[in-house]
Amino acid sequence: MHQEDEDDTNPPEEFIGLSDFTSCGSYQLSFRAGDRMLVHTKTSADWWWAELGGLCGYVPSSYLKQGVEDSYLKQGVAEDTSEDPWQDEEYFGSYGTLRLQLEMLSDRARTEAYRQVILTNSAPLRGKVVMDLGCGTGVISLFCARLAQPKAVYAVEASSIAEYTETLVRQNGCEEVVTVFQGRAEELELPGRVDILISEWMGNCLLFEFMVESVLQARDRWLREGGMMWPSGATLCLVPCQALDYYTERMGFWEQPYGLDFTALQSLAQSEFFSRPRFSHLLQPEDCLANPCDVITLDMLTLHVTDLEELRGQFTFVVEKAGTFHGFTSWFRVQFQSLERDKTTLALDTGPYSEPTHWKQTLFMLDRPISLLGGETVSGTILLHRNPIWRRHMTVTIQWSISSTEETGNCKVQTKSFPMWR
Ligand code: GJV
Repeated sequence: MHQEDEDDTNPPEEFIGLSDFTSCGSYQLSFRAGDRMLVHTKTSADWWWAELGGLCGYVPSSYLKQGVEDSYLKQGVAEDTSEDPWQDEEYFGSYGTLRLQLEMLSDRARTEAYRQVILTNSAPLRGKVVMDLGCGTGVISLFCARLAQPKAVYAVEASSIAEYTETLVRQNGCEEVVTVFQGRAEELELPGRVDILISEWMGNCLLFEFMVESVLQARDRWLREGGMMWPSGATLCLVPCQALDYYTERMGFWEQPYGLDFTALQSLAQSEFFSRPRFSHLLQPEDCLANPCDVITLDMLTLHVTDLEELRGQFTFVVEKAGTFHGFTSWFRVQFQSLERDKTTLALDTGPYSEPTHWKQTLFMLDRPISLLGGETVSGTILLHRNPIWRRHMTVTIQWSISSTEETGNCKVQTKSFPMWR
């Protein structure tokens, strides 16, 4: 009997997730692309019973591919997924849509900043060769051609929007100066080096998406000795802040919805809403509890790709006025050094004291709000740790302690890590 049973049972087979799957019922099992799971029973053609990390549930068979054989698996590396660690297909696919291009173009503060840089440098730009990396619809290249007299502008764009960029260049009468290169900057072949590398590469919390790596590689390959990078510098800023509305909406809600006590859901709310940063937060200046601090500064001429793996910064904030410390908010500022000596450096600031941009700010919520008194200090460090597998992602770790003037004891060091997104 027992013997027969064993003969009937097929050994579980190893499968790998092809893309993310989110369960929509208690019998289904969520997984991410690249996850390896054991399929115990092929219940139907579409749904299989599988195990992942000790949990069992149904998974859609079409989301899976056969795992590689055992001996290979034992090497135990997650990198053996068919998924691209840069997720370029998805990344460039989204930039091929007008929705994203419109979002960037209609961001006046952003687009005007680049226009101003070109306008105020129009005289020294004369006769220069410019590369516009990630040109999208070509707006920066067109500003160059229209507002200055460069010798050539190489407009580089990997997404399918580049198919239109060439038409836009022609329709605006700039085809003599601007040449569109459709493809990844990394695979670019140019007639020669450039004098200026201009790019709008900044992501949320400055580095997210890590397009900056493409810019640094292009710099090392195509920028001539003594050439200019625009932006020439970048700064990550941080401030401790109140975020009462957001806190109330996501956490306070459970206290008494419809007169009921739903506080049992608060720990779930904390992990669901506060463990990752909130992009698109608009910080009101009055919610800043201290003067913002520049925590990380990058020099675009000397920064190395390897520096991006781990960037650290420090802060000390003196609390300006009493309030509730809900979290930290970050944003960035980029500088554009002038091509002429002693001329002013222009800047694009995405912070709460400047005109809002499409980046808005990034909010990092604490697990629990803390009351702060004027004069107390919040000091610590911030670490941006690039994901070693998913190259466009990173984890932001903030470590802080609070010390009051009267030493009431609150000075325990706290740490919280925020994946962004993997
Ligand atoms: N090569 C060519 N185009 C690129 C590359 C690359 N390596 N990386 C990004 N782009 N500020 N976070 C393009 C992308 O398709 C998009 O049109 C633009 O650059 C991104 C600009 C805004 N993103 C950002």
